[in-house]
Amino acid sequence: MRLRTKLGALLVALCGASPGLAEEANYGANGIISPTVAWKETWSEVLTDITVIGVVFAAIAIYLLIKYRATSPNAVGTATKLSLDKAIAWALVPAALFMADDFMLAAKGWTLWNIQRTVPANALEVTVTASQWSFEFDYGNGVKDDTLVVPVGQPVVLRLVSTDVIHSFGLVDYRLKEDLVPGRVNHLWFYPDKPLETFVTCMEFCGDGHARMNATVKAVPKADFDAWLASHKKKASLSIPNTYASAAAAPSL
Ligand SMILES: [Cu+2]
Repeated sequence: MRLRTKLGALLVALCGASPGLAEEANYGANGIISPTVAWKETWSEVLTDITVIGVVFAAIAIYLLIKYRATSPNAVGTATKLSLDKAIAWALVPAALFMADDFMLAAKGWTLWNIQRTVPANALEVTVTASQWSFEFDYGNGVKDDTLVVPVGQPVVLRLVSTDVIHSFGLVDYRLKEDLVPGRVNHLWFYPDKPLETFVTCMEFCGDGHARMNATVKAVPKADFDAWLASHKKKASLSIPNTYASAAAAPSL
């Protein structure tokens, strides 16, 4: 499989079908390269490589098996023994070519990692708190909810914390996952480029209720998001306990 991957990627590279991630990834309206798109491009290239090399190797193997098959039960091969130099060359030259493809994929992985770790400046920030067995989303303005609602066309950065054990924030449709670890603040960012209702699921076994630790994630048009945020802000302000509200309203002496 490893050899196949290498040769397949090499063939794709030789055919000129492997431009860099920067050229492949779609740019959003704000010139943003989405980590989701970059992941999909890289993964699709790996699958292409595997497929191409699988077909090429299978075809060559079948051809050789038929061409040099034994024609009688006592047939003996006639190939001459390779010299040491030739044996080494046959091993090293293909290995070097295949390694070139490995390095190319590694370089793409590095680019991808940098894209994923560099949060755009205008990102909407939401704090995600995981606890057995739910996620809570805090928008930092008094709005907290168990559904993650985000506007289409704006990057979103999530600050990930946990109150108890290690959880993992698995945003499947956006091809992203990051752990939530007690005592640390991790981060993850994504770019919702179109309206989508999907889910996040915990991807680290965290106790009895792990399997039901999910939440809805909605990417909605900006106007809908603003309306949603405003209505939740209003609700949050109305839900101040009566004792505080009356104390605040009481005339000062
Ligand atoms: Cu969990």
